Amino acid sequence: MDENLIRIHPEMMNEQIILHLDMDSFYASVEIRNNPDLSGKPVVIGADPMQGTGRGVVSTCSYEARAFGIHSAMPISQAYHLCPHAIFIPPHMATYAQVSATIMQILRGIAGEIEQVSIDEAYLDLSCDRSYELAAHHAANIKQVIRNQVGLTCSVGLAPSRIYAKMASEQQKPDGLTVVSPDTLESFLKPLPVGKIPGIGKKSAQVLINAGLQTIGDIARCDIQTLQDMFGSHAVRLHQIARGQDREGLRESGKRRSISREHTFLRDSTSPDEILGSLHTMILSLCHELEEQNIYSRTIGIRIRYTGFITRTKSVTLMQPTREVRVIECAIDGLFTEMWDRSPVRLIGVRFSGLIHPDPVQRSLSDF
Ligand code: TTP
Ligand code: MG
Repeated sequence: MDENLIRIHPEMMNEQIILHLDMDSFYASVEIRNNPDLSGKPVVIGADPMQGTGRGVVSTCSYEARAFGIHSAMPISQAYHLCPHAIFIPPHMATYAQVSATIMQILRGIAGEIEQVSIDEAYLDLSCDRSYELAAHHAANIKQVIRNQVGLTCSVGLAPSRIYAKMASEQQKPDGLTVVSPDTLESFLKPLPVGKIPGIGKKSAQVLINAGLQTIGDIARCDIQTLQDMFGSHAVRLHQIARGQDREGLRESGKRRSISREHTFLRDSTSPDEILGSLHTMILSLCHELEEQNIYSRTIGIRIRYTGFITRTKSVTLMQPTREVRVIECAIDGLFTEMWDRSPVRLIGVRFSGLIHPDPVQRSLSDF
């Protein structure tokens, strides 16, 4: 088998790995990047403080300004009183939007599909990395690429669902990388204050605290009826989240996650030539589609359905995304040889996933 190919294992063992990325003090960091004299100083982005009489609010501020108690949405007059010597800068939205677009393009180039949720925040599905160890390596790489190409830091969380990934990314800001694998999920959640659950605002947190539920672990131990009395139909999901059972992945996205072909033989086949011939035809067709849409694939999978509908799947993740027929054929041949038990085959299928949609910003696919 080609040495580009690694880690063969059954698809059934797939564990969802979601990455959440959030830029650190985004607007302020862009201003500081553009004017390094501001580095290390309290910088506040927002309305004109007018010597403490301004009526607008703070958009965001540098971590140095946060040390004075300043935060987003605070009245700018209050920010001024907390730190009169801070540097107050009006927002430059066009610049932030441009930087955001560059970051999102980089992420799309890396992960194929992303779910952008705000100007500085996105989810990626890294399930094709197959292990948290590899995904963590990948995440560190993503942070490095953004630092090198955009000159900004971000905080990243890896976890088995989008909500846990978001909670993880907030854990070590700024410039953090927090990995919460299924094995560590329960111990991660247990001590966190209830307000750390996205969607639990100040009011809901107070309702929980009044009922004696301070931590997520307390919610997990609480009976569902008590939660239903407080939160009605939302109780089930809240309980599930607190117990580490949520597995929600990325939400709706315009880009395809996989492409596949299947072939059912007229008569169940035991002929390797016939089966490999069929695989070859499907690979050619899929590679043509990748070419047409300027996509590369990282994960190549095969599906065999035997007489009696017993179905087996197996896939392989490549070191580098590809659409080269020769490389993919080599992967498929290897998978087929390992999987096929010589029983008659009813249906054969090929699936390309981990699709990468490169873009002009991305310098080299080998970075990832
Ligand atoms: P956030 O990611 O919430 O904040 P941040 O990036 O400034 O800081 P952090 O390191 O904690 O992630 O929001 C992204 C940008 O959105 C932020 O830089 C400015 C803008 N924003 C507002 O304009 N008003 C607000 O109330 C908030 C929360 C953000
Ligand atoms: Mg941010």
